[in-house]
Amino acid sequence: MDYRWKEFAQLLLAGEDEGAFRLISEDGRDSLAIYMEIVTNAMQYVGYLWQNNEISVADEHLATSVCDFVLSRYSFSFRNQQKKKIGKIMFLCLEKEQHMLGTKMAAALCEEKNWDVRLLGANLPLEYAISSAESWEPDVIGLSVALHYRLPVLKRYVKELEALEFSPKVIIGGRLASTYDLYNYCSKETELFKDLYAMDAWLDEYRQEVKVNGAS
Ligand code: B12
Repeated sequence: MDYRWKEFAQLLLAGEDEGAFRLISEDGRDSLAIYMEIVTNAMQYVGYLWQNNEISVADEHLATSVCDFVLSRYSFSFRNQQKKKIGKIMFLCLEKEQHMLGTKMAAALCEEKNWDVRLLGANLPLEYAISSAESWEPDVIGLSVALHYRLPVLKRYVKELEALEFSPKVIIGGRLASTYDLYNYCSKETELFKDLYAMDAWLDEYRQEVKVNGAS
């Protein structure tokens, strides 16, 4: 069971979307475990192979696009159809940040947990993040950072998004949130999550608070 991620990575690298989809959909664990124990480990392994020149850039791109497709197919069946949502949450990657598979999983998990979700994807300049947030007014805005040289702009995203009139909660995840201390790039209000388990626990607390306050 523990090496399923390696098998999954090999299927991604072989372009076997059907086999990769079958592997995760027949695994039996919940989606949070699938995202963390299989998909994340597999993509990190792909990165390791690429860094060590054991696979080419083209192999890595193929694995990424198959993973993207398989995630869409897998998460589709978990979409929550309830009308009354817990809240609105929007995810985006900072400008010039292409690593978006993490936000895709975070967004899928929120959909499954009955949030109204907008996934704005990779490379979103701050001005567009602001105008989108102003028109939709999400309760929570999730930012993703993977590259350390994108850190200087993170501070600006947090500051300007938290200053919006409707006071959205800003949460941060991504590879750097698990490997660096991002405290200096945030305010006291910002939530930092080192992985999806941490976000999942926070979502449960948030849901409890919404229930207690009678907003849902
Ligand atoms: C796939 C990939 C790419 C793809 C991304 C395509 C896509 N659609 O996502 C492409 C080919 C575009 C790419 C490009 C580059 N990449 Co790249 N890439 C990777 C790789 C192999 C996998 C990334 C991934 O999907 N990981 C799996 C996901 C699931 O993990 P994650 O992003 O950390 O997300 C998890 C959590 O952090 C969380 N999460 C993520 N976001 C959020 C947000 C919130 C709010 C929350 C709560 C949680 C959360 O959810 C996930 C669940 O576990 C990594 C290797 C690695 N170790 O990750 C390298 C890696 C990240 N890339 C790297 C590099 C260097 C680059 C390039 C600079 C290469 C180049 N010279 O061009 C460019 C930069 C492009 C750019 N400007 O962004 C380095 C970064 C090193 C560093 N020190 O910064 C890595 C680590 C590879 C390596 N070992 O060297 N890359």
